[in-house]
Amino acid sequence: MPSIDELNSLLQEAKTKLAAATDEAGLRQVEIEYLGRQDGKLTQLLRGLADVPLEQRKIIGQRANEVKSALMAFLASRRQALGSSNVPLVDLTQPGTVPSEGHRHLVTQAIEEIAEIFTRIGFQRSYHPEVDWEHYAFAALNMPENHPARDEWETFFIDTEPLGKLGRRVLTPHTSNGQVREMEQQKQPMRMVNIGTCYRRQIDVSHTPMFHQFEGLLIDEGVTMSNLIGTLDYFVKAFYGPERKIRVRPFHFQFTEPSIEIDVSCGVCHGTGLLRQGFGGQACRMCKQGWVELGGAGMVHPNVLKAGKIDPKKYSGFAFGWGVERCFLMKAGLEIPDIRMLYSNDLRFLQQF
Ligand code: FA5
Repeated sequence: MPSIDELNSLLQEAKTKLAAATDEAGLRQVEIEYLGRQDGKLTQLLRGLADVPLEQRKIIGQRANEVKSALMAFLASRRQALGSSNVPLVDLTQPGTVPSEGHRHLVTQAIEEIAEIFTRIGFQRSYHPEVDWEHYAFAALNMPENHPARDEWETFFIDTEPLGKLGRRVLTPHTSNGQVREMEQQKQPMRMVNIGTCYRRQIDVSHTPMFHQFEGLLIDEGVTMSNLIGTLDYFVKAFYGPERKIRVRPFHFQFTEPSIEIDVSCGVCHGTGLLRQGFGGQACRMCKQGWVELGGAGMVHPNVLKAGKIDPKKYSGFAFGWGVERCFLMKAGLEIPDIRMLYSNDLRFLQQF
């Protein structure tokens, strides 16, 4: 059973020890010995308070509180006297810790660079849905119902049956869905660049199921194929530098006539078709004999202009749709041998750029 005398002598004993302590470690030891929450001597003494008759308990409890406060005040004054404190000292002369800095993802960096190049020559950035109706993704683009790209194996459909006259909803397999949407909104002449996410059932060294395209669309009076090739040439020189080689091949798209595809000399194998020694000297898997397809382009088909309520007798235009990731991988000096590395989320890879 605790008593007033016991409390007084405990206070005296603790004060003597605190007065004798010469550093923070010594003070801390006495603090734990008397005030420790589990086994401190004062704590232990107070545990016996329950057995004290009620009238005495009040008096002893009050004294216990006074002893505790006195001990803590004395401890604080000793800490001050010894120049120590519970708070760790901060050495202001130490160099600070620099927080690690992140950066934008490589694909975001590429998108910003591409947008900047096209806005320089008057194209306006526009945004269109990434889940869209079959109508905008295919039908309005002159793609008949039996076109292979409308097959379930290539495109991710949301609905199994058409929901109305615009058809089913799809995850856009290309940014060309923005063409007729833009025509419906804008007055002529117009120049848009629509950069968006696309989805296809494909995966290998040069394909990912989710990727990005940038879609250019220019409509005006008297637009020609040479305007198209001049614009693409401007982009390639701005993005890759003036020395890089590109080639233009005739191609077929339902929504452009005539249509072309554009290839760039492969940035992984430097156009040789062979990987360098460090990578095993084997055939480059990214390209076809030194060339990589960047995307398609052509003169907007009159049926597409009509779908966008534009008179094809008055207006003509060109369109192009290229892959952002592919274009980025072909930058000189990157030598990234597999497009999937961009989405592996491996910081050891991403931090190199
Ligand atoms: C198209 O998507 C057409 N809409 C392009 C177009 C627009 C033509 C306007 C004419 C006028 P294509 O399926 O070839 O075309 O894809 C274009 C580019 O997207 C490819 O050259 C490639 O760079 C990129 N691409 C296509 N599929 C993938 C994929 N799975 N992963 C990464 N990039 C891809």
